[in-house]
Amino acid sequence: MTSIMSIQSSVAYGHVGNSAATFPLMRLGIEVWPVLTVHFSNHTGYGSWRGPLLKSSDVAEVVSGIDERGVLGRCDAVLSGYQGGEDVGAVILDTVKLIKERNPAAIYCCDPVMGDVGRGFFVRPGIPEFMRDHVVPAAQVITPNQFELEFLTGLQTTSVPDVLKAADAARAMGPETVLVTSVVHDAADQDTIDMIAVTGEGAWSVTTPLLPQTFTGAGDITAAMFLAHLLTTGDPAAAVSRTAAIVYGVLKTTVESGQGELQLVAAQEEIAAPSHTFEVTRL
Ligand code: PXL
Repeated sequence: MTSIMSIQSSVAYGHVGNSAATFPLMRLGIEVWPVLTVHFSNHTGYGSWRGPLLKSSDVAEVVSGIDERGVLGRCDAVLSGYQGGEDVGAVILDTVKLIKERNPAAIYCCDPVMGDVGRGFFVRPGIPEFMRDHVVPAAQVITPNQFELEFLTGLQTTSVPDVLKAADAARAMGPETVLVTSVVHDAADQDTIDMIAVTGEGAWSVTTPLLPQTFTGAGDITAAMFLAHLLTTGDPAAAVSRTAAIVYGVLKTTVESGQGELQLVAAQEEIAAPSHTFEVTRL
């Protein structure tokens, strides 16, 4: 059974962070070990929220407790997203190191959550720099959106060649695989959005229709689905195509529901067996 330790935020209402990643991973048949970095009422995009940021020492305690069960050798990957406190990054790095000691084949997938095109940075000061300088270099897979890719590399991306150049610059920082989400470029149709996966073997893109709504948590489910399919297929082209199909299915269901939060439960069949498939183009 594929097992993923997912170190992310949790919200009681709605779906971001672990609350966007856990159920879809389970629906795919993956064993998930959610480790929480915050326990908020709702995501921060509402402008107000309540509930604690977990202390980094509490996050470390939860990981130690799992280690005491003797099971970390069965962990195939660590997935991290929204960090909460600025010192949680160091705990994530220690956890990745420990899991790799217990299972040298384990990989680390970092979703470098820090901001988005319309919203700017939405994490605490210091996190973007720590992510760039310490966390991303320790990851085998990263899943930045275009805004995050530009911050990580210091490169502007307006065309597909720009995105490929920036993804290669990100790969030069350490990760073997870069999935760039929510790519908008100058040669695209206005009503589409791309996802581009870049590895040492090549680059692949998938284009999906742009939906008339913005979604918080879409990046979180995207990272989880890409990691899951990369682990189970070993094929980045298949993983990006399946991920795009699942995310499109979930977002379309959400638009049709008239709700603001991702409709993960209503769209669960789209996670297991997406109704749309999208062609992958080798770049
Ligand atoms: O989707 C990223 C995310 C994760 N976790 C929390 C958030 C957000 C974005 O707003 O608020 C708590």
